[in-house]
Amino acid sequence: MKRAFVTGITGQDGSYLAELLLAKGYEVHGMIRRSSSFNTQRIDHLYQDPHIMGVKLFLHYGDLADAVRMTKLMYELKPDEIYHLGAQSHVRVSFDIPDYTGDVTGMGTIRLLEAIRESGLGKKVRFYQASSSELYGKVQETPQRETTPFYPRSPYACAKLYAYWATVNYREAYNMHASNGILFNHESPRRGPTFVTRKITMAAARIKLGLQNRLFLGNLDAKRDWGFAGDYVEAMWRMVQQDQPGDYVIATGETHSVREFCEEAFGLVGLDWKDYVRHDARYERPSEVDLLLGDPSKARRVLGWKPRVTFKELTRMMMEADLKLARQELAIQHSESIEVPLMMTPKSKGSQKVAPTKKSQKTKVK
Ligand code: NAP
Ligand code: F7E
Repeated sequence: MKRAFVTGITGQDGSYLAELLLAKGYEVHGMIRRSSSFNTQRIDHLYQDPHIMGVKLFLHYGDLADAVRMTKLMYELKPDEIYHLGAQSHVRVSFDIPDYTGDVTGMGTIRLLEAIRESGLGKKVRFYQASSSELYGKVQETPQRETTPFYPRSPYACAKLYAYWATVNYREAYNMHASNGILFNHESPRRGPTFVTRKITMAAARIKLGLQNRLFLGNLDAKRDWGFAGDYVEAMWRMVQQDQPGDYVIATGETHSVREFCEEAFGLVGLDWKDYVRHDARYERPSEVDLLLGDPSKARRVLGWKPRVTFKELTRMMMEADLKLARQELAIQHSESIEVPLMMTPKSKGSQKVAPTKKSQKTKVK
């Protein structure tokens, strides 16, 4: 049985990749950050009590800022394949926290690569680096392919540039099986709510159900090559299975503006986006990436990979999921307005007396 180690397993891609690897019979070990609130929602459906026989998914505390912990994990787990997806992945936020982004997204990669070498796995393990179309930034040619020069436009992209070249360097210097997937934007119902597609589908659904009345966005002219995350994790796995490591563009070969995404998403619920979307400069970036369009022909030729979900199908999938969530939110609001008496006898032994509320002796159920 193959053993995989995944950083960023609690993220959008990590959750789809964990599903894929478990379905292929892998034993999967994910590194998670300690958090004061739950951060495993995306993988809760995969997680089983480790005391049960035959469990295949294991979670370990760790952090990309902690080289010692990652080295220890490498010694202990000795994985066959490593999928490095962990990062501070928000481009706009990287302008606010450039130092942290450089440390985690850039240096975090070198820490992990060194942990692999330090633990003697360098020659054996296969390593995947989550590189990004943000590397192309101020694009030097369209469509962008593996040979297109990079021109990063954000602290995030600069950090990813470092991680990209570190991966190439460890491949060349130490003969590691290390590959870069240069992935263009990929989305899903599990996309973080502050990325533009999810922000739009969540808002359109909530506006439709009367839970919200406005959506504030930044630059509507930006164009992105949007695919489905479930398709893209398949490409990651295929890269790692190749005899030779390499770098691959993963994209759909289609581009759409943020405005078009709004039109499509709001249109699916019978609304005109122009009635609800307002501009807020806070969501603009100091330097923007105007246009991304990938040429995935190398991936098609060498990996036999192609995207399955179209732009329209992706938008529909996200809208349907967010409508379901909005309906649940509405149902909770309704149930909160129903008053139910608290089942407690004030005078019973050992119980505390309940102070009566101003309205009545009833209390709300949350
Ligand atoms: P995501 O949803 O933001 O997930 C990021 C993951 O990294 C989360 O599991 C997060 O943990 C973890 N993480 C953040 N800081 C960490 C730290 N200091 N130590 C350990 N783990 C940390 O990102 P995604 O969309 O799944 O993307 C996966 C990777 O692909 C990222 O590296 C991203 O930069 C890259 N990428 C994404 C796209 C895209 O369109 N989605 C395109 C190209 C490249 P918490 O859950 O605890 O926050
Ligand atoms: O922005 C514009 C914004 O934040 C897309 C990450 O996964 O993909 C992602 O980075 C576009 C930009 O994604 C809002 O200016 C307008 O032009 O959804 P996004 P991103 O920056 O492309 C790449 C490939 C990664 O590697 C990253 O990790 O939409 N936009 N108004 C907005 N964006 C956001 N977030 N919020 C707005 O209100």
